[in-house]
Amino acid sequence: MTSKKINTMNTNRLSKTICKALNSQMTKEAHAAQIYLAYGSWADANSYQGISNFLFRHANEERNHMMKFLEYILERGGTVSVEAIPAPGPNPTSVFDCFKKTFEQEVDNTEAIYKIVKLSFDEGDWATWNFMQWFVKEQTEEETLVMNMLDKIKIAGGEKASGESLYSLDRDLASTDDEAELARNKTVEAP
Ligand code: OFO
Repeated sequence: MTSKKINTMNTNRLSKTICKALNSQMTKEAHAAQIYLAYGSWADANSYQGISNFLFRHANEERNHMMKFLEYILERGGTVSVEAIPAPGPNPTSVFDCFKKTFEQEVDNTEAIYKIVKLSFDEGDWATWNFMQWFVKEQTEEETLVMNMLDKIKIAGGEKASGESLYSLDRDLASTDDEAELARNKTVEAP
């Protein structure tokens, strides 16, 4: 191949549509990080240090997700466009509300991830389809994790949870694992 041909060769392996979707998902992950930062600050200000710690750790996870999208776009020869991150919205009104809103935000993110999976499937962009599978699994974990928290708060009384039960929940959350165990990893020996 002549050097002229090499210079004019298109090395972008992402379609316009996929590149745009990946960029907007990158911003969405940054937005999720801002939400967790805001809720973590709210929890700390309300003396829930364990919940706050959990949410701050999660904010970092969302930043890592953002970087995964950024690096993938670059790796495939696409153009990264870093845009403004929308504000996180109002603070939660209670611990129950905090996890309810967190769950809704995770479901919203899962839906956005599924759209990119579908787009890549429709285009036959198997590299992107394969890349997105990590996020499909991650979202299942995140939804399960938050669902488990919501269940615990519901058992403790939901909106009416007593100070005592919130105190033990807060203490447990300080050391809770950031990842939920998925049903697909269960066996008869270890249900
Ligand atoms: Fe990025 O996983 Fe939550 O939102």
